[in-house]
Amino acid sequence: MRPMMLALLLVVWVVSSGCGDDGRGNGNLEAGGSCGAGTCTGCCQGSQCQAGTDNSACGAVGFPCVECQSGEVCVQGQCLPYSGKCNPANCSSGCCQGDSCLPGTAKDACGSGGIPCIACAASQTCESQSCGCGPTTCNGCCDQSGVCRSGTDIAACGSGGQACTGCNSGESCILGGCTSSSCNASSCPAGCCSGADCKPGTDPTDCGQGGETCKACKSGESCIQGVCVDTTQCAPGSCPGCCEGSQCLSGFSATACGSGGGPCQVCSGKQLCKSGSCSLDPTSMWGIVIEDADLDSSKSWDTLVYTAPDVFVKLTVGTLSGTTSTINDTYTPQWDEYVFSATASSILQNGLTVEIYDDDWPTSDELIGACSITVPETVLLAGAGYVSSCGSSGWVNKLSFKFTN
Ligand SMILES: [Ca+2]
Ligand SMILES: [Ca+2]
Repeated sequence: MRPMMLALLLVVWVVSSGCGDDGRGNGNLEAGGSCGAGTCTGCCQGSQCQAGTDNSACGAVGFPCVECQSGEVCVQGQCLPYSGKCNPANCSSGCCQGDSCLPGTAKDACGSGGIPCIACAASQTCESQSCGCGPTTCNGCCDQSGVCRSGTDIAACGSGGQACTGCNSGESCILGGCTSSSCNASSCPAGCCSGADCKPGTDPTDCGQGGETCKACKSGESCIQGVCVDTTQCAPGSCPGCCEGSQCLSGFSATACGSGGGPCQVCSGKQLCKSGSCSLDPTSMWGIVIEDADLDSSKSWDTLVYTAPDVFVKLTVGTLSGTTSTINDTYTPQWDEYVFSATASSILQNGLTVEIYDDDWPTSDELIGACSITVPETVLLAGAGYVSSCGSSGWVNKLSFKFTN
């Protein structure tokens, strides 16, 4: 069918709205009844439900179909402006925001195939470059409209971005699953019970913990760690989070970390706030500096005029390795030299392996001492440490190192 003919037919069709199925079956045709939000996921052309994806009939969730203007294209039921500089030919892997080709994976700029980017609704997420709901970003469950729900209701129960299910009569929704067991302290340890349902217990309308009955906080109160709190009053005992002056905060933020109504702490750049206390961020990077060494001076290392060694240190942490420069003719070398950076988790797990050598180039270097140094979190956070022996040789009296941010 030629486009002209189709357009003409469409006009006739709109004018004669109310007629039945003409057999063209374009989109989610509903049998009988009027077209509307409850019956049509596309757009309504009179009483006909259309897919809502055509430029000539664009729309969604039962709204009347609209015709997109010149320079617009119908994307997921919306007429969106279209730039000539970004298009499906040169932006096939993402979406177009004006002239720019964006990855199309952001909630506020979602799309693929060079279509105009769309901003997903507040309740939706950008899943595989399409606004909807899914495991990547929805912790609750996805309802039929692609909306992410908390997943804690018997009417919409689920978790992990899976489809919501309605529980049977008599069942409870516990931790995102329909179950015949009731909501109590053992089935809902981290939240609160609202009738049969286990809620997270962090919302002022359903606040609670340990499987107790959810309560609604009073006006002006916040729900902090399952407790209704007047956040303008803060004291140990009354605030489960931490006190910033007279204000009670949740205590879960790196800029205000704490628990039990103690003062809020600001965690350092290398720390995270975990369960109300600052702890080392395992992914933080730390520079390792070899500072100096003190070697036993009774041993002669070289045979010429100078008998003191020419000292360098080889440092290994996990799979990383590096060496300092060589300091010639000394039993007390001072490097103060950055060697490389490693993550906190690697340093804590592997420790520092050091090998101290006398440089005898062009012949083989002589090992003065080698050892593995365990680095506890306290030493890493303190930023410096030393060992008073290294290896069984007895030639090393001290080796100092430090950590830089
Ligand atoms: Ca030597
Ligand atoms: Ca030497």
